[in-house]
Amino acid sequence: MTSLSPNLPPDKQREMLRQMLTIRRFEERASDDYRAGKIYGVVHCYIGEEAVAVGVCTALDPRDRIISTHRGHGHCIAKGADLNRMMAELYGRQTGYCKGKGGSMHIADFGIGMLGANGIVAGGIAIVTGAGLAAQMEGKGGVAVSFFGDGASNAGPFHECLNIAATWKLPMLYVCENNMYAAQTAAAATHALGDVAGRAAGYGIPGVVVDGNDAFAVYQAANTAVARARAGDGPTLIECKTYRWRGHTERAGQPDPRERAEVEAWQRKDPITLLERQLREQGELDDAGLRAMEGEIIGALEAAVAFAEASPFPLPEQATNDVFAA
Ligand SMILES: Cc1ncc(C[n+]2csc(CCOP(=O)(O)OP(=O)(O)O)c2C)c(N)n1
Ligand SMILES: [Mg+2]
Repeated sequence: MTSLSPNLPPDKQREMLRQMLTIRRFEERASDDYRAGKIYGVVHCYIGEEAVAVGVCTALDPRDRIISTHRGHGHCIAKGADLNRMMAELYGRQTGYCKGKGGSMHIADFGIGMLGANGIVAGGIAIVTGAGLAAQMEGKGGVAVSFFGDGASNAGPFHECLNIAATWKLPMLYVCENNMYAAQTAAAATHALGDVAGRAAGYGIPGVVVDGNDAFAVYQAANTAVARARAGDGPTLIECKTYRWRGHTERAGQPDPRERAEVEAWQRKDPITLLERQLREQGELDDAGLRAMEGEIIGALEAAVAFAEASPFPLPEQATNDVFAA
């Protein structure tokens, strides 16, 4: 089952594919470089979930703000973050988004409305609900989007924020990336309700379930929610059913309780293959176009790695600059 093509011009639709491929290739490279000891800290990959970030962000414009999670590369790229500065941050260099001191889980770019990745599960939900209040007070029609996992939907901030956002009719999208696991714990072991979206009813707002591997379906759900938010009608909870292909983090040797057959079944539902097929069926993509797109992406990533490797590490005397606690 694939969604119908959305009412988007062909170049926008190809741009969705380009962003999804960029996320995937960025993370494949980041994973390799992490394992090679060139990237520090922790890296959580979004591979398999690319349609969520790209589908939602395609429905946004520059005045809109988003917040991310510990699994944040996809949201950054979909909102337009600079690959050089992202890669330099992963490499721990001065030219990175956090001057090399934050790493994968702290990339933020206020200039593009990306308020930050966040290592605290559910922490971002409260921050971006504040951005929703700010957008309402600014009165320029901006919306705020919270991306979070199924695990985060069990935490207090989720419930408190949905309640206040619904009550104040904040212009918000709450986008649950339900990949069926919180680290090593299956969702079924932590909540009794099959669909996280069902919780919306408890707060008096719409809750929709969408195929999170279908970028067009995600876009359409987001577009409807954005229109509602811009009209002053309040928030929507969108639950995107998806799956991460890799372990919880890229750290070697961590347990992964998932059955191989389950992982492979989801890999056969690859969101990138699906979008490629949809574009080909519409005559908007051919082999040459895809090869050119892949070539540009690989070139941009090679340049980003070269930029990172050529950049200096922070100096010891800068250790206490730009940090809140040291
Ligand atoms: C407040 C808090 N509790 C626990 C952790 C450890 N932790 C990191 S990621 C994670 C699982 C999050 O699962 P989910 O929200 O479903 O996101 P996913 O990793 O599946 O994208 C946990 C428990 C944390 N970082 N912060
Ligand atoms: Mg999860």
